[in-house]
Amino acid sequence: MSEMFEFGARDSVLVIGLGRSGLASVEVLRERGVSVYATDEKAPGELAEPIATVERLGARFVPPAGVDALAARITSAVLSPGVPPTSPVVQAVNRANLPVVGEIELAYRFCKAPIIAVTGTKGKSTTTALIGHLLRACGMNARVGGNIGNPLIKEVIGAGEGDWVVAEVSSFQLETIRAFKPRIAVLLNLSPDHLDRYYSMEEYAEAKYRIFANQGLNDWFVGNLDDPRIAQLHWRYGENRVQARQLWFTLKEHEEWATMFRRDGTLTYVPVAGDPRPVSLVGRDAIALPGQHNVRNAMAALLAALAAGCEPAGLRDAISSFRAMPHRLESVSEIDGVLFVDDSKSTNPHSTIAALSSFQRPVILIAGGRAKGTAFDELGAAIRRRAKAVVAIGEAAGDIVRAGEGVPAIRASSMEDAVRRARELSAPGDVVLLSPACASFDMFASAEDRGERFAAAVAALREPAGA
Ligand code: UMA
Repeated sequence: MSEMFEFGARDSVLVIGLGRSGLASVEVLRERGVSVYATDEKAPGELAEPIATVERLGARFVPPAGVDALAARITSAVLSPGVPPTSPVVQAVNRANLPVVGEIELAYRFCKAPIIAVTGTKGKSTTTALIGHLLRACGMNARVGGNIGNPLIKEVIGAGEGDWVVAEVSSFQLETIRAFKPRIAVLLNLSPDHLDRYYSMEEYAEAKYRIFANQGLNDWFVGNLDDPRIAQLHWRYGENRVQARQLWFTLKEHEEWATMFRRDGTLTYVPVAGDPRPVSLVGRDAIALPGQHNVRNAMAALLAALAAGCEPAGLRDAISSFRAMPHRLESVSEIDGVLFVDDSKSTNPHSTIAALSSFQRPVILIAGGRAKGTAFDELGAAIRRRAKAVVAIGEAAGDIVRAGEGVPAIRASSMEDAVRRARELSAPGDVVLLSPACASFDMFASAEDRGERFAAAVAALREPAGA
Protein backbone atom coordinates (compact mmCIF):
# COMPACT_ATOMS: atom_id res chain seq x y z
CA MET A 1 0.00 0.00 0.00
CA SER A 2 1.29 3.45 -0.84
CA GLU A 3 2.17 5.86 1.92
CA MET A 4 -0.70 7.60 3.70
CA PHE A 5 -0.66 11.33 4.05
CA GLU A 6 -3.23 13.56 5.66
CA PHE A 7 -5.41 16.41 4.55
CA GLY A 8 -5.58 18.20 7.91
CA ALA A 9 -5.14 21.64 9.40
CA ARG A 10 -1.33 21.31 9.36
CA ASP A 11 -1.21 20.59 5.64
CA SER A 12 -0.81 22.85 2.63
CA VAL A 13 -2.31 21.52 -0.57
CA LEU A 14 -2.09 22.77 -4.14
CA VAL A 15 -5.26 22.19 -6.18
CA ILE A 16 -4.50 21.97 -9.91
CA GLY A 17 -7.32 22.91 -12.31
CA LEU A 18 -10.24 25.08 -11.32
CA GLY A 19 -13.22 23.46 -12.99
CA ARG A 20 -15.97 21.55 -11.15
CA SER A 21 -13.60 19.03 -9.57
CA GLY A 22 -10.92 21.53 -8.48
CA LEU A 23 -13.30 24.11 -7.04
CA ALA A 24 -15.14 21.42 -5.04
CA SER A 25 -11.78 20.19 -3.66
CA VAL A 26 -10.79 23.75 -2.66
CA GLU A 27 -14.12 24.18 -0.86
CA VAL A 28 -13.99 20.91 1.11
CA LEU A 29 -10.30 21.27 2.02
CA ARG A 30 -10.86 24.81 3.25
CA GLU A 31 -13.83 23.64 5.38
CA ARG A 32 -11.37 21.27 7.06
CA GLY A 33 -8.92 24.06 7.81
CA VAL A 34 -6.31 22.98 5.24
CA SER A 35 -4.14 25.77 3.72
CA VAL A 36 -5.00 25.72 0.06
CA TYR A 37 -3.23 27.10 -3.00
CA ALA A 38 -4.82 26.80 -6.41
CA THR A 39 -3.58 27.05 -9.97
CA ASP A 40 -4.98 26.75 -13.50
CA GLU A 41 -3.38 26.91 -16.94
CA LYS A 42 -6.21 28.85 -18.58
CA ALA A 43 -5.37 32.16 -20.25
CA PRO A 44 -5.15 34.85 -17.52
CA GLY A 45 -8.07 36.73 -19.13
CA GLU A 46 -10.43 33.79 -18.44
CA LEU A 47 -9.49 33.32 -14.81
CA ALA A 48 -11.27 36.21 -13.07
CA GLU A 49 -14.26 34.13 -11.95
CA PRO A 50 -12.41 31.05 -10.61
CA ILE A 51 -9.85 33.28 -8.86
CA ALA A 52 -12.67 35.21 -7.16
CA THR A 53 -14.26 31.91 -6.00
CA VAL A 54 -10.93 30.57 -4.71
CA GLU A 55 -10.26 33.77 -2.76
CA ARG A 56 -13.80 33.83 -1.34
CA LEU A 57 -13.12 30.31 0.00
CA GLY A 58 -9.95 31.53 1.71
CA ALA A 59 -7.45 29.92 -0.70
CA ARG A 60 -4.68 31.64 -2.68
CA PHE A 61 -4.31 31.59 -6.46
CA VAL A 62 -0.80 30.94 -7.80
CA PRO A 63 -0.10 31.30 -11.54
CA PRO A 64 1.38 28.16 -13.18
CA ALA A 65 4.81 29.81 -13.44
CA GLY A 66 4.87 30.21 -9.64
CA VAL A 67 4.35 26.51 -8.84
CA ASP A 68 8.07 25.58 -8.87
CA ALA A 69 8.76 28.14 -6.14
CA LEU A 70 5.63 27.13 -4.21
CA ALA A 71 6.58 23.42 -4.09
CA ALA A 72 8.74 23.91 -0.97
CA ARG A 73 5.70 25.17 0.95
CA ILE A 74 3.12 22.46 0.12
CA THR A 75 2.66 18.88 1.36
CA SER A 76 0.66 17.42 -1.57
CA ALA A 77 -1.34 18.29 -4.68
CA VAL A 78 -4.88 17.44 -5.81
CA LEU A 79 -5.15 17.09 -9.58
CA SER A 80 -8.27 17.68 -11.72
CA PRO A 81 -9.02 14.77 -14.06
CA GLY A 82 -8.77 16.86 -17.22
CA VAL A 83 -5.20 17.97 -16.48
CA PRO A 84 -2.81 15.37 -17.94
CA PRO A 85 0.19 14.13 -15.92
CA THR A 86 2.45 15.67 -18.60
CA SER A 87 1.29 19.20 -17.72
CA PRO A 88 4.20 21.48 -16.64
CA VAL A 89 2.43 22.22 -13.35
CA VAL A 90 2.22 18.50 -12.47
CA GLN A 91 5.85 18.07 -13.53
CA ALA A 92 6.87 20.85 -11.12
CA VAL A 93 5.11 19.06 -8.22
CA ASN A 94 6.67 15.73 -9.26
CA ARG A 95 10.15 17.32 -9.26
CA ALA A 96 9.59 18.22 -5.60
CA ASN A 97 8.70 14.54 -4.89
CA LEU A 98 5.30 15.42 -3.47
CA PRO A 99 2.25 13.13 -3.62
CA VAL A 100 -0.26 13.99 -6.35
CA VAL A 101 -3.76 12.53 -5.97
CA GLY A 102 -7.12 13.16 -7.57
CA GLU A 103 -10.40 14.34 -6.09
CA ILE A 104 -11.66 10.71 -6.04
CA GLU A 105 -8.87 9.77 -3.63
CA LEU A 106 -9.63 12.84 -1.53
CA ALA A 107 -13.31 11.85 -1.45
CA TYR A 108 -12.37 8.30 -0.42
CA ARG A 109 -10.28 9.58 2.50
CA PHE A 110 -13.26 11.61 3.79
CA CYS A 111 -15.97 9.03 3.06
CA LYS A 112 -17.65 7.06 5.87
CA ALA A 113 -20.04 5.17 3.59
CA PRO A 114 -19.15 2.16 1.43
CA ILE A 115 -18.59 3.06 -2.22
CA ILE A 116 -19.91 1.42 -5.37
CA ALA A 117 -17.62 2.56 -8.22
CA VAL A 118 -18.56 2.18 -11.88
CA THR A 119 -16.20 2.46 -14.84
CA GLY A 120 -16.02 1.38 -18.49
CA THR A 121 -15.86 3.10 -21.85
CA LYS A 122 -19.58 3.50 -22.33
CA GLY A 123 -22.72 3.22 -20.21
CA LYS A 124 -21.03 4.50 -17.03
CA SER A 125 -23.48 7.28 -16.28
CA THR A 126 -26.60 5.24 -17.05
CA THR A 127 -25.38 2.36 -14.88
CA THR A 128 -24.31 4.67 -12.05
CA ALA A 129 -27.67 6.46 -12.05
CA LEU A 130 -29.52 3.14 -12.29
CA ILE A 131 -27.66 1.71 -9.27
CA GLY A 132 -28.56 4.84 -7.28
CA HIS A 133 -32.19 4.43 -8.37
CA LEU A 134 -32.28 0.71 -7.43
CA LEU A 135 -30.75 1.26 -3.99
CA ARG A 136 -33.15 4.10 -3.20
CA ALA A 137 -36.10 2.03 -4.37
CA CYS A 138 -34.95 -0.71 -1.98
CA GLY A 139 -35.07 1.77 0.90
CA MET A 140 -31.37 2.59 1.11
CA ASN A 141 -29.81 6.05 1.23
CA ALA A 142 -27.68 6.45 -1.91
CA ARG A 143 -25.71 9.46 -3.08
CA VAL A 144 -24.55 9.57 -6.70
CA GLY A 145 -21.59 11.57 -8.06
CA GLY A 146 -18.22 11.60 -9.83
CA ASN A 147 -17.60 11.75 -13.58
CA ILE A 148 -21.39 11.83 -14.05
CA GLY A 149 -21.17 15.59 -13.35
CA ASN A 150 -21.35 16.48 -9.64
CA PRO A 151 -17.96 16.12 -7.95
CA LEU A 152 -17.78 13.05 -5.69
CA ILE A 153 -16.12 15.01 -2.89
CA LYS A 154 -19.34 17.03 -2.39
CA GLU A 155 -21.46 13.85 -2.22
CA VAL A 156 -19.37 11.97 0.33
CA ILE A 157 -19.48 14.79 2.87
CA GLY A 158 -22.59 14.06 4.87
CA ALA A 159 -22.89 10.40 3.84
CA GLY A 160 -23.09 8.21 6.96
CA GLU A 161 -21.85 4.68 7.58
CA GLY A 162 -25.24 3.17 6.77
CA ASP A 163 -25.53 5.00 3.44
CA TRP A 164 -24.08 4.13 0.04
CA VAL A 165 -22.07 6.35 -2.30
CA VAL A 166 -22.35 5.44 -5.99
CA ALA A 167 -19.45 6.89 -8.00
CA GLU A 168 -18.93 7.06 -11.75
CA VAL A 169 -15.16 7.03 -12.21
CA SER A 170 -13.26 7.74 -15.41
CA SER A 171 -9.84 6.43 -16.41
CA PHE A 172 -8.49 9.95 -15.80
CA GLN A 173 -9.78 9.86 -12.24
CA LEU A 174 -8.44 6.34 -11.64
CA GLU A 175 -4.92 7.41 -12.69
CA THR A 176 -4.60 9.44 -9.48
CA ILE A 177 -6.02 7.11 -6.82
CA ARG A 178 -3.80 5.55 -4.13
CA ALA A 179 -5.88 3.89 -1.40
CA PHE A 180 -9.32 4.22 -3.10
CA LYS A 181 -11.04 0.90 -2.42
CA PRO A 182 -14.64 0.54 -3.51
CA ARG A 183 -16.73 -2.06 -1.67
CA ILE A 184 -18.22 -2.91 -5.09
CA ALA A 185 -16.34 -2.21 -8.36
CA VAL A 186 -18.18 -2.44 -11.68
CA LEU A 187 -16.26 -2.75 -14.97
CA LEU A 188 -18.70 -2.46 -17.88
CA ASN A 189 -16.69 -2.64 -21.12
CA LEU A 190 -13.45 -1.47 -22.73
CA SER A 191 -13.12 -0.07 -26.25
CA PRO A 192 -10.73 2.52 -27.72
CA ASP A 193 -11.23 6.00 -26.26
CA HIS A 194 -9.05 8.88 -25.06
CA LEU A 195 -6.18 7.70 -27.26
CA ASP A 196 -5.09 11.32 -27.41
CA ARG A 197 -4.09 10.90 -23.72
CA TYR A 198 -2.96 7.27 -23.62
CA TYR A 199 -0.17 5.81 -25.76
CA SER A 200 -2.03 2.54 -26.33
CA MET A 201 -5.23 0.66 -25.66
CA GLU A 202 -3.28 -1.39 -23.08
CA GLU A 203 -2.31 1.74 -21.15
CA TYR A 204 -5.94 2.91 -21.19
CA ALA A 205 -7.16 -0.52 -19.98
CA GLU A 206 -4.58 -0.52 -17.16
CA ALA A 207 -5.93 2.83 -15.95
CA LYS A 208 -9.43 1.29 -15.83
CA TYR A 209 -8.18 -1.85 -14.02
CA ARG A 210 -7.08 0.38 -11.15
CA ILE A 211 -10.73 0.32 -10.03
CA PHE A 212 -10.16 -3.08 -8.36
CA ALA A 213 -6.45 -2.71 -7.52
CA ASN A 214 -6.98 -2.08 -3.78
CA GLN A 215 -9.96 -4.39 -3.30
CA GLY A 216 -9.75 -7.29 -0.84
CA LEU A 217 -11.57 -10.54 -0.16
CA ASN A 218 -14.54 -8.80 1.44
CA ASP A 219 -15.23 -6.61 -1.58
CA TRP A 220 -17.13 -7.36 -4.78
CA PHE A 221 -16.16 -7.09 -8.43
CA VAL A 222 -18.86 -7.01 -11.14
CA GLY A 223 -17.52 -7.74 -14.64
CA ASN A 224 -18.70 -8.19 -18.22
CA LEU A 225 -17.93 -11.71 -19.42
CA ASP A 226 -18.76 -10.78 -23.04
CA ASP A 227 -15.89 -8.27 -23.25
CA PRO A 228 -12.59 -10.08 -23.93
CA ARG A 229 -10.49 -7.38 -22.25
CA ILE A 230 -12.53 -7.84 -19.08
CA ALA A 231 -13.16 -11.61 -19.30
CA GLN A 232 -9.37 -12.11 -19.26
CA LEU A 233 -9.50 -10.98 -15.63
CA HIS A 234 -11.42 -14.18 -14.83
CA TRP A 235 -9.04 -16.92 -13.65
CA ARG A 236 -10.63 -19.30 -16.14
CA TYR A 237 -9.63 -17.13 -19.13
CA GLY A 238 -6.37 -15.52 -18.10
CA GLU A 239 -4.72 -13.76 -15.21
CA ASN A 240 -6.28 -13.89 -11.77
CA ARG A 241 -5.80 -10.23 -10.91
CA VAL A 242 -9.00 -9.54 -9.02
CA GLN A 243 -8.87 -10.24 -5.27
CA ALA A 244 -12.53 -9.41 -4.60
CA ARG A 245 -15.45 -11.84 -4.83
CA GLN A 246 -16.55 -11.86 -8.46
CA LEU A 247 -19.96 -11.50 -10.11
CA TRP A 248 -19.98 -11.92 -13.89
CA PHE A 249 -22.73 -11.14 -16.41
CA THR A 250 -23.30 -12.19 -20.01
CA LEU A 251 -25.95 -11.63 -22.67
CA LYS A 252 -25.63 -15.28 -23.67
CA GLU A 253 -28.30 -17.81 -22.79
CA HIS A 254 -25.99 -19.64 -20.48
CA GLU A 255 -22.34 -19.44 -19.50
CA GLU A 256 -20.77 -21.56 -16.82
CA TRP A 257 -19.01 -18.74 -15.02
CA ALA A 258 -21.79 -16.16 -15.17
CA THR A 259 -23.76 -15.04 -12.13
CA MET A 260 -26.31 -13.37 -14.40
CA PHE A 261 -27.39 -14.47 -17.90
CA ARG A 262 -30.51 -14.54 -20.09
CA ARG A 263 -32.89 -17.46 -20.05
CA ASP A 264 -35.93 -17.30 -22.36
CA GLY A 265 -35.40 -13.54 -22.59
CA THR A 266 -35.41 -13.14 -18.80
CA LEU A 267 -32.46 -11.81 -16.82
CA THR A 268 -31.62 -14.74 -14.56
CA TYR A 269 -29.44 -14.68 -11.47
CA VAL A 270 -27.55 -17.46 -9.68
CA PRO A 271 -27.49 -16.59 -5.96
CA VAL A 272 -23.93 -16.69 -4.63
CA ALA A 273 -25.09 -17.62 -1.11
CA GLY A 274 -27.85 -19.96 0.03
CA ASP A 275 -29.97 -21.87 -2.48
CA PRO A 276 -27.93 -21.84 -5.72
CA ARG A 277 -30.87 -22.49 -8.07
CA PRO A 278 -31.18 -19.71 -10.72
CA VAL A 279 -33.75 -16.99 -9.99
CA SER A 280 -35.66 -15.27 -12.84
CA LEU A 281 -35.22 -11.61 -12.01
CA VAL A 282 -36.75 -9.38 -14.72
CA GLY A 283 -37.95 -9.68 -18.31
CA ARG A 284 -36.31 -7.55 -21.04
CA ASP A 285 -39.57 -5.62 -21.40
CA ALA A 286 -39.27 -4.33 -17.85
CA ILE A 287 -36.16 -2.34 -18.82
CA ALA A 288 -37.36 0.87 -20.46
CA LEU A 289 -34.01 1.61 -22.14
CA PRO A 290 -33.31 0.90 -25.83
CA GLY A 291 -30.46 -1.33 -27.11
CA GLN A 292 -28.60 -4.49 -26.10
CA HIS A 293 -25.90 -2.42 -24.42
CA ASN A 294 -28.53 -1.20 -21.96
CA VAL A 295 -29.44 -4.80 -21.08
CA ARG A 296 -25.79 -5.26 -20.07
CA ASN A 297 -25.87 -1.99 -18.11
CA ALA A 298 -29.01 -3.23 -16.34
CA MET A 299 -27.34 -6.58 -15.52
CA ALA A 300 -24.33 -4.80 -14.04
CA ALA A 301 -26.56 -2.50 -11.99
CA LEU A 302 -28.70 -5.40 -10.74
CA LEU A 303 -25.63 -7.38 -9.64
CA ALA A 304 -24.21 -4.33 -7.84
CA ALA A 305 -27.55 -3.77 -6.10
CA LEU A 306 -27.76 -7.45 -5.08
CA ALA A 307 -24.20 -7.28 -3.71
CA ALA A 308 -25.23 -4.18 -1.73
CA GLY A 309 -28.01 -6.20 -0.11
CA CYS A 310 -31.10 -5.40 -2.20
CA GLU A 311 -33.74 -8.14 -2.34
CA PRO A 312 -34.59 -9.55 -5.81
CA ALA A 313 -38.32 -8.82 -5.33
CA GLY A 314 -37.68 -5.09 -4.73
CA LEU A 315 -35.43 -4.85 -7.79
CA ARG A 316 -38.15 -6.10 -10.17
CA ASP A 317 -40.40 -3.07 -9.59
CA ALA A 318 -37.52 -0.64 -9.26
CA ILE A 319 -35.93 -1.33 -12.63
CA SER A 320 -39.10 -0.75 -14.60
CA SER A 321 -39.45 2.81 -13.30
CA PHE A 322 -35.99 3.93 -14.48
CA ARG A 323 -35.90 6.14 -17.57
CA ALA A 324 -33.11 7.17 -20.00
CA MET A 325 -30.89 9.99 -18.81
CA PRO A 326 -30.66 13.32 -20.62
CA HIS A 327 -28.56 13.20 -23.83
CA ARG A 328 -28.29 9.39 -23.77
CA LEU A 329 -30.57 7.94 -26.44
CA GLU A 330 -33.16 10.41 -25.21
CA SER A 331 -36.24 10.73 -27.43
CA VAL A 332 -36.67 14.47 -27.92
CA SER A 333 -39.65 14.72 -30.25
CA GLU A 334 -41.60 12.98 -33.01
CA ILE A 335 -42.52 15.20 -35.97
CA ASP A 336 -44.62 13.80 -38.84
CA GLY A 337 -43.54 10.25 -37.99
CA VAL A 338 -39.81 11.10 -37.70
CA LEU A 339 -38.33 10.40 -34.25
CA PHE A 340 -35.55 12.78 -33.11
CA VAL A 341 -33.14 11.19 -30.60
CA ASP A 342 -30.46 13.02 -28.62
CA ASP A 343 -27.42 10.85 -27.86
CA SER A 344 -25.00 13.75 -27.50
CA LYS A 345 -23.13 11.98 -24.68
CA SER A 346 -21.82 9.43 -27.18
CA THR A 347 -18.34 10.87 -27.50
CA ASN A 348 -16.51 7.84 -28.91
CA PRO A 349 -17.14 5.60 -31.95
CA HIS A 350 -18.18 2.55 -29.89
CA SER A 351 -20.99 4.45 -28.17
CA THR A 352 -22.27 5.60 -31.55
CA ILE A 353 -22.08 2.04 -32.92
CA ALA A 354 -24.21 0.89 -29.95
CA ALA A 355 -26.66 3.74 -30.58
CA LEU A 356 -26.95 2.85 -34.28
CA SER A 357 -27.83 -0.74 -33.39
CA SER A 358 -30.53 0.36 -30.95
CA PHE A 359 -33.12 1.12 -33.65
CA GLN A 360 -35.01 -1.18 -35.99
CA ARG A 361 -35.91 1.84 -38.21
CA PRO A 362 -33.85 3.69 -40.87
CA VAL A 363 -31.44 6.13 -39.21
CA ILE A 364 -30.19 9.52 -40.37
CA LEU A 365 -27.07 9.99 -38.27
CA ILE A 366 -25.74 13.39 -37.21
CA ALA A 367 -22.11 12.84 -36.15
CA GLY A 368 -18.76 14.61 -35.86
CA GLY A 369 -16.98 17.06 -33.57
CA ARG A 370 -13.49 16.89 -32.08
CA ALA A 371 -11.95 13.43 -32.53
CA LYS A 372 -10.13 11.88 -29.57
CA GLY A 373 -7.42 9.94 -31.42
CA THR A 374 -9.66 6.94 -32.12
CA ALA A 375 -10.09 5.28 -35.53
CA PHE A 376 -13.44 5.51 -37.33
CA ASP A 377 -13.21 2.29 -39.42
CA GLU A 378 -15.59 0.23 -37.26
CA LEU A 379 -18.00 3.15 -37.09
CA GLY A 380 -17.86 3.35 -40.89
CA ALA A 381 -18.89 -0.32 -41.14
CA ALA A 382 -21.78 0.30 -38.70
CA ILE A 383 -22.87 3.36 -40.72
CA ARG A 384 -22.95 1.24 -43.87
CA ARG A 385 -24.99 -1.44 -42.07
CA ARG A 386 -27.42 0.82 -40.27
CA ALA A 387 -27.58 4.39 -41.58
CA LYS A 388 -29.71 5.69 -44.42
CA ALA A 389 -27.73 8.96 -44.55
CA VAL A 390 -25.13 10.90 -42.57
CA VAL A 391 -25.00 14.60 -41.72
CA ALA A 392 -21.43 15.39 -40.62
CA ILE A 393 -20.44 18.31 -38.39
CA GLY A 394 -17.34 19.79 -36.78
CA GLU A 395 -13.62 19.15 -37.16
CA ALA A 396 -14.03 15.41 -37.79
CA ALA A 397 -16.72 15.85 -40.49
CA GLY A 398 -14.34 14.78 -43.28
CA ASP A 399 -13.24 11.65 -41.37
CA ILE A 400 -16.85 10.64 -40.68
CA VAL A 401 -17.87 11.09 -44.35
CA ARG A 402 -14.81 9.10 -45.49
CA ALA A 403 -15.46 6.31 -42.95
CA GLY A 404 -19.07 5.86 -44.10
CA GLU A 405 -18.19 5.97 -47.81
CA GLY A 406 -21.04 4.59 -49.90
CA VAL A 407 -23.77 6.04 -47.66
CA PRO A 408 -25.19 9.42 -48.77
CA ALA A 409 -23.49 12.11 -46.67
CA ILE A 410 -23.57 15.87 -46.41
CA ARG A 411 -21.72 18.36 -44.26
CA ALA A 412 -23.51 20.93 -42.11
CA SER A 413 -22.09 24.15 -40.70
CA SER A 414 -24.03 24.29 -37.42
CA MET A 415 -26.41 22.18 -35.33
CA GLU A 416 -29.38 24.11 -36.72
CA ASP A 417 -28.19 23.43 -40.27
CA ALA A 418 -27.59 19.74 -39.43
CA VAL A 419 -31.09 19.24 -38.01
CA ARG A 420 -32.72 21.02 -40.99
CA ARG A 421 -30.79 18.88 -43.47
CA ALA A 422 -31.48 15.65 -41.58
CA ARG A 423 -35.18 16.55 -41.61
CA GLU A 424 -35.06 17.07 -45.40
CA LEU A 425 -33.47 13.61 -45.84
CA SER A 426 -35.98 11.84 -43.60
CA ALA A 427 -39.26 10.07 -44.31
CA PRO A 428 -42.02 9.01 -41.87
CA GLY A 429 -40.79 6.04 -39.83
CA ASP A 430 -37.14 7.22 -39.78
CA VAL A 431 -35.01 8.20 -36.79
CA VAL A 432 -32.82 11.32 -36.80
CA LEU A 433 -30.09 10.39 -34.34
CA LEU A 434 -27.56 12.84 -32.91
CA SER A 435 -24.76 10.50 -31.78
CA PRO A 436 -21.52 12.35 -32.52
CA ALA A 437 -18.75 9.78 -31.72
CA CYS A 438 -16.58 12.81 -30.88
CA ALA A 439 -16.04 15.39 -28.15
CA SER A 440 -18.05 18.60 -28.43
CA PHE A 441 -15.47 21.28 -27.69
CA ASP A 442 -14.84 22.38 -31.29
CA MET A 443 -18.38 23.84 -31.61
CA PHE A 444 -20.05 23.69 -28.18
CA ALA A 445 -19.31 24.36 -24.50
CA SER A 446 -20.01 20.71 -23.57
CA ALA A 447 -21.86 17.56 -24.64
CA GLU A 448 -24.91 18.85 -22.70
CA ASP A 449 -24.80 22.15 -24.59
CA ARG A 450 -24.62 20.21 -27.88
CA GLY A 451 -27.68 18.14 -26.91
CA GLU A 452 -29.63 21.22 -25.87
CA ARG A 453 -28.83 22.95 -29.16
CA PHE A 454 -30.09 19.82 -30.96
CA ALA A 455 -33.35 19.84 -28.97
CA ALA A 456 -33.81 23.58 -29.64
CA ALA A 457 -33.20 23.08 -33.37
CA VAL A 458 -35.75 20.22 -33.40
CA ALA A 459 -38.29 22.44 -31.58
CA ALA A 460 -37.68 25.15 -34.19
CA LEU A 461 -38.76 22.71 -36.94
CA ARG A 462 -42.26 22.87 -35.48
CA GLU A 463 -42.26 26.66 -35.59
CA PRO A 464 -41.15 27.87 -39.04
CA ALA A 465 -38.99 31.05 -38.98
CA GLY A 466 -41.02 34.22 -38.49
CA ALA A 467 -43.99 32.35 -36.99
N1 UMA B 1 -6.87 22.73 -17.02
C1 UMA B 1 -5.53 23.05 -16.80
N2 UMA B 1 -4.57 22.39 -17.54
C2 UMA B 1 -4.89 21.41 -18.44
C3 UMA B 1 -6.25 21.08 -18.64
C4 UMA B 1 -7.22 21.76 -17.90
O1 UMA B 1 -5.22 23.90 -15.98
O2 UMA B 1 -3.98 20.84 -19.06
C5 UMA B 1 -7.90 23.45 -16.26
C6 UMA B 1 -8.89 24.14 -17.16
O3 UMA B 1 -8.43 25.43 -17.52
C7 UMA B 1 -10.15 24.18 -16.32
C8 UMA B 1 -10.00 22.98 -15.41
O4 UMA B 1 -8.66 22.50 -15.52
O5 UMA B 1 -10.27 25.34 -15.54
C9 UMA B 1 -10.95 21.90 -15.87
O6 UMA B 1 -10.75 20.71 -15.17
P1 UMA B 1 -11.31 19.35 -15.77
O7 UMA B 1 -11.03 19.26 -17.23
O8 UMA B 1 -10.83 18.25 -14.91
O9 UMA B 1 -12.92 19.53 -15.69
P2 UMA B 1 -13.93 19.64 -14.45
O10 UMA B 1 -14.87 20.74 -14.74
O11 UMA B 1 -13.22 19.68 -13.16
O12 UMA B 1 -14.75 18.28 -14.65
C10 UMA B 1 -14.21 17.05 -14.18
C11 UMA B 1 -14.42 15.99 -15.27
N3 UMA B 1 -13.74 16.42 -16.51
C12 UMA B 1 -12.85 15.63 -17.14
O13 UMA B 1 -12.53 14.55 -16.75
C13 UMA B 1 -12.25 16.17 -18.41
C14 UMA B 1 -15.92 15.82 -15.54
O14 UMA B 1 -16.10 14.74 -16.45
C15 UMA B 1 -16.62 15.47 -14.23
O15 UMA B 1 -18.02 15.40 -14.47
C16 UMA B 1 -16.33 16.54 -13.18
O16 UMA B 1 -14.90 16.66 -13.00
C17 UMA B 1 -16.93 16.20 -11.82
O17 UMA B 1 -16.43 15.00 -11.32
C18 UMA B 1 -16.52 15.12 -17.79
C19 UMA B 1 -15.71 14.39 -18.84
O18 UMA B 1 -15.65 14.85 -19.98
C20 UMA B 1 -17.98 14.74 -17.99
N4 UMA B 1 -15.13 13.24 -18.51
C21 UMA B 1 -14.42 12.41 -19.46
C22 UMA B 1 -15.38 11.45 -20.15
O19 UMA B 1 -16.44 11.15 -19.59
O20 UMA B 1 -15.03 10.98 -21.26
C23 UMA B 1 -13.35 11.60 -18.75
